[in-house]
Amino acid sequence: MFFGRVKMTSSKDSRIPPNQHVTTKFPILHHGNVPYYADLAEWDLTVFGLVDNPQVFTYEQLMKLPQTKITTDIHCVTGWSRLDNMWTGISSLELLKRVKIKQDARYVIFHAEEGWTANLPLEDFLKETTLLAHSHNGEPLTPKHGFPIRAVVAHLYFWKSAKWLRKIEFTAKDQPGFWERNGYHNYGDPWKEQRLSWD
Ligand SMILES: Nc1nc2c(c(=O)[nH]1)N[C@H]1C(S)=C(S)[C@@H](COP(=O)(O)O)O[C@H]1N2
Ligand SMILES: [Mo]
Repeated sequence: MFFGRVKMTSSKDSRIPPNQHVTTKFPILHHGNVPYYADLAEWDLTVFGLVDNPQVFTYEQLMKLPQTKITTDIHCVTGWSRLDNMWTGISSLELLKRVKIKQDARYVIFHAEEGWTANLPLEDFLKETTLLAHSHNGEPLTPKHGFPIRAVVAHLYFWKSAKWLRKIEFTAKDQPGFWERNGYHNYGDPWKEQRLSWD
């Protein structure tokens, strides 16, 4: 005899975090303006803070690093999920080899254009699925989706995936980012529905 509550799940449902719905569109969501670069020479990526070798990468230099392809589902805190996104870019582990993170680093702060930031624990940055992506489904990112480079942190709500990335900072202390200071959860695990700071 079985008295438990039975929840029917298909294999597709088990990919969808609670209270998310799947969309095949690619919604655009951000605070502030979409940056425009007349020339990619106007863009670079600074990696600094608690690292042995702080570095400024040009777009060309990043493109010459070994490239990684990952396919991930993305989950926006506003309720939409988009399945099977193929991202191409430089894995966080590849970057790590070049800058050498110091022992006391615990957090990573993404700095985007216009001073927008997002924070995450170092171990989440160092997941194999965390990427500095330049392409989505084989096409370069469009300006609205983060051209030239965005972070992709697939296992957390999509607001951690900073578009228009300009700096990556390694710190000992946490520094809540833009949405984290404005009521969103500091960590943002979609499977635990960590949407707002009190969740
Ligand atoms: N620089 C920057 N990156 C950002 C944001 C932002 O406001 N500024 N918003 C985040 C949020 S809330 C989401 S859901 C995703 C949306 O990415 P998309 O517009 O490519 O779908 O970008 C994230 N990255
Ligand atoms: Mo979002």
